Amino acid sequence: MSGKLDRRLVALADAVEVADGRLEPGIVERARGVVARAGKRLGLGVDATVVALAGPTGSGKSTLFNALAGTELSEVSRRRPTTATAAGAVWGQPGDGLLDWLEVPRRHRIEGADTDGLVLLDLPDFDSVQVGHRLEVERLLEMIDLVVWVVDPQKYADSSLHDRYLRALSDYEQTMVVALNQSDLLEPGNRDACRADLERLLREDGLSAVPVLTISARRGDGLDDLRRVLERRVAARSAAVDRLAADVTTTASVLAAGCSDDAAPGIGRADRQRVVESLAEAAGVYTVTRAVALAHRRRGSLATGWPFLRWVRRLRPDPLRRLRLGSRPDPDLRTSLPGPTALQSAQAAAAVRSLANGAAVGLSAPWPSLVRRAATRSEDQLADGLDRAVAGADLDPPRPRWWRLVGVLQALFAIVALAGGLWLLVLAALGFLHIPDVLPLPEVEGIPLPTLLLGAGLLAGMLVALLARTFNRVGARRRARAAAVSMNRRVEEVASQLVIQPVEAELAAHDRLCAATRRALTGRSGMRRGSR
Ligand SMILES: Nc1nc2c(ncn2[C@@H]2O[C@H](COP(=O)(O)OP(=O)(O)O)[C@@H](O)[C@H]2O)c(=O)[nH]1
Ligand SMILES: [Mg+2]
Repeated sequence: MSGKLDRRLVALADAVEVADGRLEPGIVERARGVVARAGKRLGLGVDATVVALAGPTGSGKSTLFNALAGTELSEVSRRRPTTATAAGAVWGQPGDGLLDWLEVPRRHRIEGADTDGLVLLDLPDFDSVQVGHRLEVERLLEMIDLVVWVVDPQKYADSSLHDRYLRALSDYEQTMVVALNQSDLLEPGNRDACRADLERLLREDGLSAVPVLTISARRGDGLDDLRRVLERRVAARSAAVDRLAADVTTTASVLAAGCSDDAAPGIGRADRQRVVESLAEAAGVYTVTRAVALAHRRRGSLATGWPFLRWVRRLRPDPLRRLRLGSRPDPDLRTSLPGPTALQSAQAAAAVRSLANGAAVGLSAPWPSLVRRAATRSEDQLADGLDRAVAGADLDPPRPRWWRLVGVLQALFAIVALAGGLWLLVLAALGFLHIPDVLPLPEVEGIPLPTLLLGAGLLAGMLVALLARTFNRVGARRRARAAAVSMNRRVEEVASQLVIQPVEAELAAHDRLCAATRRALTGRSGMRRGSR
């Protein structure tokens, strides 16, 4: 019996842990209180049964208490308000631990009785004009195992009793008894009518299974019946467990308010892709991809281009350096990327929101908003994370080795062309000065050698430059593609860490909370519908 309650309490504690920070703080606090109180109560032993006499002012609680205890421990009084604290009577063995925990200072011990294990409390009036009395009643009603509602023919229908207490206690049918006191004041015919009316009201409160006893505390009518009911409950030693079980049921139902049978669909593949794409766009992946291609072509033509035109290339800055990207990947360095445009930011935010909404479809409040909150919780880290993702990507692989070879070749061609040009200049100068040819002018196939050197050097350099340019274009495309892949992978990691995982964690929290409340409600682990 209490093994099952233990399991249910463990489940409830698990549910509280998940609910913390997610469901309303008041609800979570109350649930935490139930778990703590149950632990305390079970620790004090379930063999004792704590019964409280509760009711409105003057219904006869104290008179009934004295009658049952056979002492005048509790003050019976027409003068109101009466005492602020409860009085306790203990039958037989229960120790002081229970009354210490209940914080009941006025105690009376009844030795050698049959109802061994009964702890009876006379509570202050729940409708007292003194707020302190009412609070004390409410504090104790949360702790006791069984309550005997003592009502009288004048006040049994009061809304303060039904609206404030009984209607909210439909999970607690097992843990209450109603005593219609002062029945000696009623004519025998009215007595049954009054009792029938009381039973009707209880049915309307959802408490049709609660036993109703007609008694007179002053004259002793019906007290034996009441004693027998109490003795039976005490002997069963189950009142404490029943009450705690009712607590667990009520609390778990409240925590499970947002649980439905349908499992959430989880994150859709298309939604995830849209988030990654919009984040990649916002991160400037496309800008950087273009810069990688341009930078490769610029560097390629500086290394392999026609030496006589390289200065043109040098006029424009290196597109990667300008963005403070490339060379060594440095994830700690901020790039000089311009940052997302308003449109890009809005699109990324919309993609994240729609992913969250899609993932929470079918969940009841508050879960859709919790999932949205999880998806956007790290929003302010997103810009930084994306910038690091781009900065840390491998954007600048080593230069192709053939560049050096072609570079040397271009230098040779340039030297040849320059040598030819210089030679021709010398010849021209000599001619200008009318100095007769001192040197023979070698010819190849009828073309003077310096002309050939100049022409061939220039032509070869140009041809090689054109060829290298074609290769560099292809290389630039390949490098741009590789850079995009590297950046996209890193953007995906950022998306996963800051958006996808938090959403998945929230969905897992939903599943865990709902499974835990189900266990808390049934005591069984129960099959999970849909798994993630
Ligand atoms: N006629 C009648 N009077 C009762 C009965 N029980 C209590 N009273 C009286 O009702 C008044 C209030 O009783 P008390 O026990 O102090 O009520 P409490 O406020 O509920 O504790 C006292 O004058 C009691 O004598 C009963 O069964 N019949
Ligand atoms: Mg009293």
